[in-house]
Amino acid sequence: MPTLLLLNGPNLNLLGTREPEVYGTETLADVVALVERAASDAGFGVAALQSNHEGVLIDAIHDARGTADGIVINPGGLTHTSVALRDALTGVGLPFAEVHISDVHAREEFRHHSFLSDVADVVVVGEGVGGYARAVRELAGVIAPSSSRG
Ligand code: DHK
Repeated sequence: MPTLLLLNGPNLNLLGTREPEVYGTETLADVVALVERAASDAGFGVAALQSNHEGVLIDAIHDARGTADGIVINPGGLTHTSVALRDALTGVGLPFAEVHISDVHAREEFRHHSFLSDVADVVVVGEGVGGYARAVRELAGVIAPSSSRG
């Protein structure tokens, strides 16, 4: 079965209790379950990893070569700082979707720039955790257009 790698970066393990007015009350486990459902509907399996460490995320991206068909990533704060994460994603060449739960463009100015968006196949911003499901559907359409029809 084709597989999507779901990556969540720093502080996303705190979902559910972290600034609920910004990130909502659903937990990371809820996000993983949501992504698994959306992926299954599109004919994909899911491997999920959350890490607070940039290098762990980079290693997972490297390892995805040969084990995953695409990546759904919410890089957390690394979105706005990490050239290395961008280089890992462009380096492996897998299609990927960038997700942000909050509307980063309506928040502090330092959140307006992403090092990933211009090289991402799909970008979903400010749709709450439901944005992960949309990212899965759109990425599935990029990877295997027929599997997302209907
Ligand atoms: C999550 C984070 O942890 C922040 O650092 C980003 C993003 C926004 C989100 O909305 O999912 O700035």
